This record gives sequence, C-alpha cells and structure tokens, in this order.
Amino acid sequence: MDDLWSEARARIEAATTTADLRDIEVAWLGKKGRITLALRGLGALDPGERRERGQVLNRIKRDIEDALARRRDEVARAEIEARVREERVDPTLPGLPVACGHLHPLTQVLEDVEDLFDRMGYHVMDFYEVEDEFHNFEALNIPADHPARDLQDTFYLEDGHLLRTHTSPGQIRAMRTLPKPFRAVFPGRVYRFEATDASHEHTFHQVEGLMIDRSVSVANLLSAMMTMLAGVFGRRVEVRLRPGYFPFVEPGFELDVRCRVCGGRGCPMCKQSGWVEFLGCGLVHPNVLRAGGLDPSEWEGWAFGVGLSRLVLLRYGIDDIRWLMSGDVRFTRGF
Ligand code: FA5
Repeated sequence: MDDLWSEARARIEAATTTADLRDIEVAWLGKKGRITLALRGLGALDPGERRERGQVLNRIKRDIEDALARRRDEVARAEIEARVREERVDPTLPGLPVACGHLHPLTQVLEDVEDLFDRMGYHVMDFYEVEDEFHNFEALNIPADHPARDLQDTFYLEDGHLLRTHTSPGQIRAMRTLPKPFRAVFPGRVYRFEATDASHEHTFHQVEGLMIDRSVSVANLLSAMMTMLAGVFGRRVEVRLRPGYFPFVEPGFELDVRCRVCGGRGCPMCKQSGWVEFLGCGLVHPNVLRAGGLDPSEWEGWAFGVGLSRLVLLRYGIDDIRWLMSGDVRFTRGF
C-alpha cells in the first residue's frame, strides 16, 4: 500500500505535460486503475481488515487526487510560460496585405466632373433611367419618324416606357423645375441597342450640361467645355469642333478629342482616325425651350452631352470601353 502511494507520487512529480498526468490518473484512479481494483478487492477480506485497508486506500486515493490537481496547475503554468517564450511577437515582420476597395474609375471621373461644375455654381441633378417617349424624343424635337426612335436603337419596355438613350431628357425636366436663369449638369447611365466595339457600349455614361439665361453664346458654351476638359485631364487637350446635327440644338456641333490611347496615330479605339468623338453640343432649339415651358423670345440656352465613359478611356489611356462595365477586378484593381 505504501508503494502504491510512493510510486504514484514519484510519477506525478516527474510528469511534465498535462497528457502525462491524464495517463497517471487513468492508471491509478480509472475504471481499471490500481486504486480502483484494490478497493474492489476489499470485499474478499474479513470485516476488520476491510475497514482498516479501506481507510488507508481512500486516503491514498485523496492524496493522489490532490497531488494530481497541484501538479496539473504547475504543468499548465509551465506550458503557458514555454509557449509565451516560444511565440514571441516580432514587431519588425511586415504585416499581411489588407485588401482594400476603392472607387471604380468611372465613379472617380464622375465625382471629378461633378465637383468641377459644382464649384462653378452648377446644380448637379439626377434624373430617370426609365423615361417616356415625350421626354426622350418628342420634347427634344425628335419627330416620330426620326431614325433615333427606331426600335433597333432603343430598348422599349412592355408598358411603352423606354430606357433613356441619352441624358438630354433631363433638359426638359430641369427647365420645368429649376428657377430661371440656371446652369445644371445631370450625369447618368444611358442605354442603346447597338453592336459593341472598342469605343461603343450598349450601356454607357453621359453627362449633360445645360445653361438657361436671357442671352447665351457659343463662346460661353465652348469656354465651359474647355474648363471641363482641362479639369478632368489636368492639362490642355487637343480638340476639334465640327458642325453636328442634333434635332434639339441649332446650331449644333460635335467636339472630338485627340486620341490619347494611340497619341493620334490611329487605333481601334479611334477607328484609325486619331480623333475620338467626345460630345455633342449647341444652342437649345426654340421648340425645346417651349417644351420646357420657356418663351424663346425671353430665354436662350446652350447644352452639351459628353460621353463620360469615353472621358474615362481618354484620361487613363484604356483601349477598350467594354472593360468599364465588365466587372473584372483585374481591370478595376489598376486604378
Ligand atoms: C447625344 O447623345 C446627344 N444627346 C448629345 C447632345 C446633348 C447634343 C446636348 C447636343 C446637345 P451622341 O449620340 O453623339 O449625342 O452621344 C454623345 C456622346 O456620347 C458621344 O460624343 C460619345 O462620346 C458618347 N457615345 C455615344 N454613343 C456611345 C456608345 N455607344 N458608347 C459609348 N459612348 C457613346
């Protein structure tokens, strides 16, 4: 019996891990442990000896339990200290890279354009992507037989509405809501049922600009557009202005920007011409002023509609517009 205790104590003191202590507990106190078997063997003894040996065995059992608990504390503390020593933090190690989102290049350019016009006193407004024929066409002096109204160019909805083909319907809505005189820009997504290529998307972004005053001039219009270009590109860009036909302006112009993707030498983006068609503009047609509730003998206006998506391509030298809405993070990560 003395051996039982001294042997258990020696093994407990020699144990260095919690796993060792668990093994000792099983070997002495488990179902088939040495103390358990000895207690079970008491039944074969006569009553006097049974009581005496039983008391001794129970004391040894308690002593083993106490010794195990004490050693378990010591071993656990030693294990923690060893881990702390081994797992020292090295503050000089470089950190793990944190994936950080950022704005899409379209949004970045859009915010720059909005900011620029906001600082020049323009209202920045949002209008509807789902429009009616009146605002998208009729009010803009686009007659029913105009090719732009062709089913092949416009996405019509079953209820007769359509996805706006340009941001110009905002002109009518702005004239009808804003106090005159005013200047406003309205950016937004537009849709055209078109085949796509390096410079054409079916879904792209435009920014419309509109100024209404007693007297406006083409010179005002050109100056606003040149300010926008200088602001977005951060430097002077080479442009060319040519006559352009839009039913809602008279006179009308188209402005092209020297292709930055190829530097003007010719590429798929500029269709080998060295120039990228960039925006349409002109003085607001009297019929459009009337549709906006204004008297053309009292009010004049100029308007422009710039391809925001193309602005992004030219600013960053991107060679294909289809990257913009591709949702491909390999592309967006680059900005
Ligand atoms: C218009 O959309 C007129 N509403 C612009 C306007 C407004 C003229 C006010 C006069 C006064 P246009 O279809 O040319 O015009 O488009 C204007 C610009 O949008 C183009 O110069 C071009 O930069 C861009 N654009 C046109 N079609 C596409 C397309 N499929 N994909 C990408 N950009 C396009």
